[in-house]
Amino acid sequence: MLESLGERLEGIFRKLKGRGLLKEEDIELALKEVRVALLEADVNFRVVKDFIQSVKEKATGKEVLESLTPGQQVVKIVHAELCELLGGSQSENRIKLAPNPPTVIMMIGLQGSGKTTTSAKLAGLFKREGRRPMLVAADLQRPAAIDQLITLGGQIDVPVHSNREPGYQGSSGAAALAADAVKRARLEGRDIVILDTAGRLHIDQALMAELKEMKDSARPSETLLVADAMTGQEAVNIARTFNEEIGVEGVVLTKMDGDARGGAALSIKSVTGKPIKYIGTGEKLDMLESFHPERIASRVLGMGDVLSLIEKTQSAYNAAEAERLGKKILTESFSFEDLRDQLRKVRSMGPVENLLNMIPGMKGKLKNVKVDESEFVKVEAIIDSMTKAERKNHNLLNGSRRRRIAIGSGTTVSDVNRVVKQYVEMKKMLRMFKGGKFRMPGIPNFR
Ligand SMILES: Nc1nc2c(ncn2[C@@H]2O[C@H](COP(=O)(O)OP(=O)(O)O)[C@@H](O)[C@H]2O)c(=O)[nH]1
Ligand SMILES: [Mg+2]
Repeated sequence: MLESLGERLEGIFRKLKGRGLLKEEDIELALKEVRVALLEADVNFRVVKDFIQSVKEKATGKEVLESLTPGQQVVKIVHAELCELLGGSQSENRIKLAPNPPTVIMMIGLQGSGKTTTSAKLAGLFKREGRRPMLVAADLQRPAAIDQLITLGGQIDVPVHSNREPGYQGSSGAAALAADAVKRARLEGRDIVILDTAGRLHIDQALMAELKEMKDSARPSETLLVADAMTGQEAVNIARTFNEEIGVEGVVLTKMDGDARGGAALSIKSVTGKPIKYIGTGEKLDMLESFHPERIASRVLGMGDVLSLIEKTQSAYNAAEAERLGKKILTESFSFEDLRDQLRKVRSMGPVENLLNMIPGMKGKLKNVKVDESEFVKVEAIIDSMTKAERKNHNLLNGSRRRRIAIGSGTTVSDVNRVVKQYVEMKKMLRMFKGGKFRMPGIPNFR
């Protein structure tokens, strides 16, 4: 996501940061390059113009030139402006819940933009938060769309209201179906209703009329425009038109995992005035992220996305587990069993490369690095082959025990030696952590 723009900007700022004092020409030149990089990322040209102007005004102020680390100051200004561009404050990016449930959310957009998938993803997200969502198959254009939503609902165990309900007696229109669904949700104590609607290949009046009618009958608290990030500036135009015609509270940008250059993400807020609320990062149902302007800006500028990393880690841990581990670290009783738990957690978080890329300073350095996940499996096998006592106390692991473990796990003695050594190193590091000496390398001290 936005990788190539990030790389370009990192390159530009690396040069800048290497300098001592910055002259106005240096900033001028760097901003020219930033301008080209943004345009190449398909950011709306008017947005780029305002952006550069705003950075220039702030960067060429006297303060900056007298500063000790002017390069860093410029990056800081660009970071702040980028946050602003991506949507500024985060609070407005949340879905506003209706004071009287259910909260109705209407998903609109062109065909193929990802409405049906995103409806199900969103329902999954609410369900994980402990709410009781219901999906509504209000796309009556294509029968396949109803089947698709019923299938997706089944995967996340969320009920789907459709005209396939046994004994369904509602009238035929999508607007009436949506209104019926809201009534049913109220009866069944469902607090979130997500309407999946029909799209067309392009915007037309018939589509707009149908959506308006549904909006009037179902009275959604939020209407979200779903747009495909891969279409770049087209997605921005679509968002603007839908907002003018129907009115939307926010945008979901899908397919951010593709080779979208990022132009849409960087232009939508300033062109439409509506924030991006979520981004879709894959076809799977758990691949929907809340949109955090600040984090994306940091990611683009190569500072790494520490917060996303922490959030990812937290969703794999539960709080109790984290506390248990924290205690272990403090008492230095971190055992092989804990190590094995850790490995399982890391593996459940997805490909290790993705996680590493979020660490500050790592981005871009891992181009050709493939983390060998089979190595994890090996370590687990080795730990599995230890006795309970050995897992608690590595000092027991003499030569013959190591040989036995190697045979038991189908590895070699040198594999076992390596794992033990790594474990000892890790324990040492945890001790440093405890002593407060441990610092993540590469985190800039400004923000
Ligand atoms: N890679 C990727 N594919 C997506 C994403 N969201 C949706 N899709 C795919 O895009 C296609 C169209 O999605 P669908 O939800 O049916 O679009 P709709 O016509 O607007 O309802 C499907 O193949 C989805 O799997 C996403 O965030 N990333
Ligand atoms: Mg659909």
